Amino acid sequence: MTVDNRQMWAELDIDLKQHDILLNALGPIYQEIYLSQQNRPEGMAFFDFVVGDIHGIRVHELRQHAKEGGKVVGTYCVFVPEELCWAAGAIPVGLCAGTQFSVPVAEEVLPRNTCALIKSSYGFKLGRTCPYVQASHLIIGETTCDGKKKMFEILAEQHPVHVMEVPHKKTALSRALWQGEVAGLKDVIEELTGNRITAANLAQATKRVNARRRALQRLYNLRKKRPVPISGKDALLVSQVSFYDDVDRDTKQINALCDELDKRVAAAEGVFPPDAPRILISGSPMAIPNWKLHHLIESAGAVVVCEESCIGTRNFSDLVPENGGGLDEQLTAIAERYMKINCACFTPNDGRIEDIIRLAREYDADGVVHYNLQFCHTYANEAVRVEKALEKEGIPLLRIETDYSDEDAGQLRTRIDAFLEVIAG
Ligand code: BJ8
Repeated sequence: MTVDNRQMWAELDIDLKQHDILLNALGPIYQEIYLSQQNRPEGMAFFDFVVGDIHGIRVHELRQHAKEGGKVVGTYCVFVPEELCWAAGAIPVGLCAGTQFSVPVAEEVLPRNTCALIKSSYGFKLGRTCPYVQASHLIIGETTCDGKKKMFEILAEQHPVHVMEVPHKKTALSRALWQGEVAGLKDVIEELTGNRITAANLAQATKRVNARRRALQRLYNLRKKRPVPISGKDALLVSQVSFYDDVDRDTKQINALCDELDKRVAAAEGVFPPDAPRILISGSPMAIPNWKLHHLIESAGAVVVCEESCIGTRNFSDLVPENGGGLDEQLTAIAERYMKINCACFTPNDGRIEDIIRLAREYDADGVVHYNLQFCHTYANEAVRVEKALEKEGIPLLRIETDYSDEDAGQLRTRIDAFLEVIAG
């Protein structure tokens, strides 16, 4: 921890005492979950470095950007079109919080029976322990679920917030509403930054964001191989880091990692034995440092080969067309691309069920673990239909509902072991 960092955190009005506790806890957890893995790709060194300095260099970059007149935009959902931020010279950062650390402080205000992701997000603001939140000039919220929607009203008392209305159906009427929201966001970002979003800078931003999506697609395609060349934990980390690192640097590092994984695949070198049970995880997003389920599954001898999740395939599967066109045409293309995301906030949401079945086949998964954050009603209720559909397809399913605490780790371990036995037949 450099003196420089402490001064920056103080300038950001961080609660230094609580923040020290948070960072001091992260090191040993990372050591136990990540650095203890065997035969990791060398390309993971970059991502280890990013986590090791999680509130350091990147925050300095954001601060430098702000000192030069640039803006930082915090987001909580993959529905917020980051292309608009980059186009206007702003830097978007994913704020989604994945730690139990910030939950108790949030529970002093929010109802306890709120999902951990919402409590953790709000707790970071209330407790002043996240420099990314503090460095954001504007936070973009959305109306995906009721808990988030109402949390943003409370958050708005402490921080500038703009909420996008995400419709809950994919009809022509809903699409028109969403296009209006995307056009409205353009105006908001232009006002925030003082910069015009043009056909030229938007086309360029789209290319940059698509390049990272392609790199992530490449990484996930490599996970389809047997033996799998990278652990699920490491791949999850790469997905998580992509939410706040610089888009161009991140793309380069993911591609460098994939070059190495290509060689591993050619040499049939894996991190798990070729016959290790292969698991697809589907459900709520796992924001950094939520590594709980992957760690439990991989400690039990299975390997996570894919995440049907917003910190996973929903974030990169669809590209925005790069055929240019005028500004309106591009905004429409962006709106259409984001409407393809199959979040459980939509009804009906058959596309997600089709995705799970398709991904289970493509990744040669032996079973699916449906991951549901406690008190998330959309994913919990959708799991009923997911279960029926997978049963029909003969794909084994384990439904897990949990939060960020470790209290249920023993119970989950037992259920995962039993599930792996079922898979083994
Ligand atoms: S597009 S999944 S990132 S909303 S887990 S806060 S839904 S109660 S996170 Fe999400 Fe966007 Fe959808 Fe993806 Fe609410 Fe459920 Fe909590 Fe959730």
